[in-house]
Amino acid sequence: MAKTKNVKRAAPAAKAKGKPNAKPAAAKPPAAKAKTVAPAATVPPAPLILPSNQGLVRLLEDDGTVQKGKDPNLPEATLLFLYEQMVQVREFDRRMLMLQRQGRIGFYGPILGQEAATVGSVAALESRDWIFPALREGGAAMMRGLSLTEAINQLIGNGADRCKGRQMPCHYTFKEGHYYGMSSVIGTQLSHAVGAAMAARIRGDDVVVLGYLGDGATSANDFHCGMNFAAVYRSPCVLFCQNNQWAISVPISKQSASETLAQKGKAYGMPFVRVDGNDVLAVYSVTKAAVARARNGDGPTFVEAVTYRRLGHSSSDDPTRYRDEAEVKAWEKKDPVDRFRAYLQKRGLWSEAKEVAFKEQIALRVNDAIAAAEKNGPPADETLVTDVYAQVPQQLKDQLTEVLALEGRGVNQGAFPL
Ligand SMILES: Cc1ncc(C[n+]2csc(CCOP(=O)(O)OP(=O)(O)O)c2C)c(N)n1
Ligand SMILES: [Mg+2]
Repeated sequence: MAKTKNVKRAAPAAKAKGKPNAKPAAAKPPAAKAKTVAPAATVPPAPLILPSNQGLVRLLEDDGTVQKGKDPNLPEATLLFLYEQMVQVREFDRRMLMLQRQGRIGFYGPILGQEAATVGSVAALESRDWIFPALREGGAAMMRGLSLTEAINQLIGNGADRCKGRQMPCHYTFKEGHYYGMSSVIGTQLSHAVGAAMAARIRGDDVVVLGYLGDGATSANDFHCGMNFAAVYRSPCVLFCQNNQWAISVPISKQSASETLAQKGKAYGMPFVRVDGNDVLAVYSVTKAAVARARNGDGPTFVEAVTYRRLGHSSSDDPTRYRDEAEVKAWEKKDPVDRFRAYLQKRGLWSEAKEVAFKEQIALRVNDAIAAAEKNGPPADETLVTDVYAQVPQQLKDQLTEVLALEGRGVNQGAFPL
């Protein structure tokens, strides 16, 4: 990460007053030359940080028409990038769930219905910025360049998996893409995200951190810690809550008595905004403005993206046991991909023919990635005991030998001593 003189130092706590309706200041030019992943996009005029109880920020109607005077007029390349990423996330998700059902991977946390919230927010970052995900932001790692094959290696937990098969599926890690590995422990990534952003500022790095959480995580201790530290120390981060209405079987009505989740930002003294999470243009614009504030030294923003988890919490869950299908059907009508495709078609940027060709291309890409990943064998036996101690202690070596003997095997290819 490059050093810069442009970054403001920590403001004393007494000055850290978040004004919910303060207009975000324009971003300073970055000192470090960014390698952007998404095509460069102009920052729209940023009127979008609003107090949440004045409403939901929404630019696209359900039929894809844009509200009068509200089109952020993003460049064509950015619009197509957003759409193509959403379609890729959806197809990848569909196929991975199928692999899980066929017993080819052990677990999967589906994203269906939440594609706009992830893709729109990640696209608003520069590539030098960091992402601290929760369960449903795996698409962000792939947007940052994690190959589909590598992602599937992780889901299988095979020998080519960066985590050496030690993590649950969906816990991708991708340091080069500034994507931090998620923690299963709900909410812990918020303290990490806020702390990493504070560290970046102390080092003088011109970096913003985007930390994700679900609605359920707003009840976790780390949420309160993270929000408080972020606001008091004006950490250059954006905390982005995907309110998908459910935390496994707990509905939002049982999660919080607050009118909105966004307004929790007010209690901590930080600007907050409630955005339609199924409207990729709104998500992108809101996050872009929040990132600009953070980069400018104006502190964190709390974003609540209102969306819906259309499938189970994970491949181990059966949502029909606790929720009404009519609710799911109602949210299907607000589908983020259909809505954005309708917008692109109205603007003449997309067509049926392009849709067919693109979907075919993505399907092939996912097929090839599955085939490549499934060629990899399991992790080496020694990985059961490596990477904890600098020198593997004798008792662990003995245990490994014993375990393998129980399976009627010797230590993998006679690789001991390690
Ligand atoms: C500290 C902690 N408590 C409970 C759990 C069990 N758990 C796993 S996911 C989950 C619900 C998370 O809901 P939410 O934050 O809304 O995210 P979503 O799954 O909807 O994306 C719970 C309670 C956990 N992993 N960690
Ligand atoms: Mg949730």
